[in-house]
Amino acid sequence: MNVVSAITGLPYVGKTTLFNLLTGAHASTGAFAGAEAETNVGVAKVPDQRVEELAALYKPKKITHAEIMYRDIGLARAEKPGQAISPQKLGDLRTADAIVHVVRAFSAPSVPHVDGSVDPVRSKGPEREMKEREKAVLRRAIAALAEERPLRDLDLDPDEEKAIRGFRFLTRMPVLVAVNLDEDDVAEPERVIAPVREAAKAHRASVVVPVSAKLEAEIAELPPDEAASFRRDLGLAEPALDRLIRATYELLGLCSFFTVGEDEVRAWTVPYGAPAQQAAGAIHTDLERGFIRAEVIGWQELLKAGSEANAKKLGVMRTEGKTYPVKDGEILHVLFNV
Ligand SMILES: Nc1nc2c(ncn2[C@@H]2O[C@H](COP(=O)(O)OP(=O)(O)O)[C@@H](O)[C@H]2O)c(=O)[nH]1
Ligand SMILES: [Mg+2]
Repeated sequence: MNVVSAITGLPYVGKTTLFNLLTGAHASTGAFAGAEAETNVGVAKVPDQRVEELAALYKPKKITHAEIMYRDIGLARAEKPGQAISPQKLGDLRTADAIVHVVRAFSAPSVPHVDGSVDPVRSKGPEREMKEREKAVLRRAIAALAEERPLRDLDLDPDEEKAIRGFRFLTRMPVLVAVNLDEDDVAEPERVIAPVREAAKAHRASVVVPVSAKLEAEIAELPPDEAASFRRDLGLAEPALDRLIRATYELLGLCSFFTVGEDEVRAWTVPYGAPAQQAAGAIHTDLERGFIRAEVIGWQELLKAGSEANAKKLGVMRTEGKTYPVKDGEILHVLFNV
C-alpha cells in the first residue's frame, strides 16, 4: 500500500522545514513561503537497515525501499472560520492516511508566532477552523436526514459541496503530533513533550514525536560520519526521519515484508498481520488472484542461513497458506498461478 501522510499545523511552526527534511525537497520556508502556496508533495524513503543487509547478501540490480508520501499543507491565517483552507487543500488532507500535526515548541524571536507566544499544547492547528465548516454543513445534513430528505435536497455552494463529498471525518483521522523543539531541549525533550502527550491523549492522538526540524535539517547536510558524531554529541539517538516514520507505521498499524532475489531486494508495506494472500496483492494483483502458497522466512533467519537453498535444507523456510498473518521483517516468496 502507498502510505500518504499530511503535514499540517499553524503557520511558522516548521511544517515545510520538516517536509524538506523528510523528502529531500527544497520548498521555500519562512516568512515569504506564503501559507497560501500550493501543497508541497514529496516522497520519503523508509529507512530500513534490514533492506541493506539483505541487499548485501543478494547484491541485486535494484534495491527498493518502502515509501511514504508526504503532503505539506500550508494554511493561511483565517479572517473568518472556514477561510483558512481551500477545498483543494481540504481534499489533500482528507485523502491522506494520517495527519502529522506539527506544533511549535521553539522560541526563535525572529520567527513570528501567530498566537503571540509559544505553547505547544494550545496549538490547535487548522482542525478547529475546518471543524467549523464541517459542523455547519453537517448540521444541515442532519436536519435534512431527520426529515428523511436525501442530502441531494441541500443547496450547497461549491465549497460546502466539496466539504461533504467523499466525506471523511477529519477528527477521526489518525494524528501524529510532531513537537518542533528548541535546540536546547533536544537532548531531554520529555519536559516539553509530556504535557503535549497528556493533551493529545485526551483526544486519542496518542503518538507524540519530538523533532527539531531546523537543527536536523542542518545535520542532514553533513557527511554521514560527521552527522553521526554530531548527533551523538547532541544526545540525538536517531534521525528525526527514522523516528517519525516508525511512529507513522505504529500509528497506522503497518509493517514491512520483503521480497528478495538477484534482480531486486524490496520492502513492501502492509497492515500488520495482513493475510498472506492480501500481502501478495501489494506486489501484484495477479499474485493475490492466483495465490497458491507462500514460502516464508524471517530476515534474520535467512541471513543466518546464508541462502534460501540452505534455509530450505535446514528446514527454517516455512510453507504458509492464504490466511497466514504476515509479520514485520518476514520474507515472502509467493507461488501463484493465473
Ligand atoms: N529555531 C528554529 N527555527 C525553526 C525550526 N523549524 C523551523 N524554523 C524556522 O521557522 C520559520 C518557519 O518555518 P517553516 O518550515 O516555513 O514553517 P511553516 O509555515 O509551518 O511551513 C523558518 O524561518 C524556519 O527556518 C526549529 O526547529 N527551530
Ligand atoms: Mg510552509
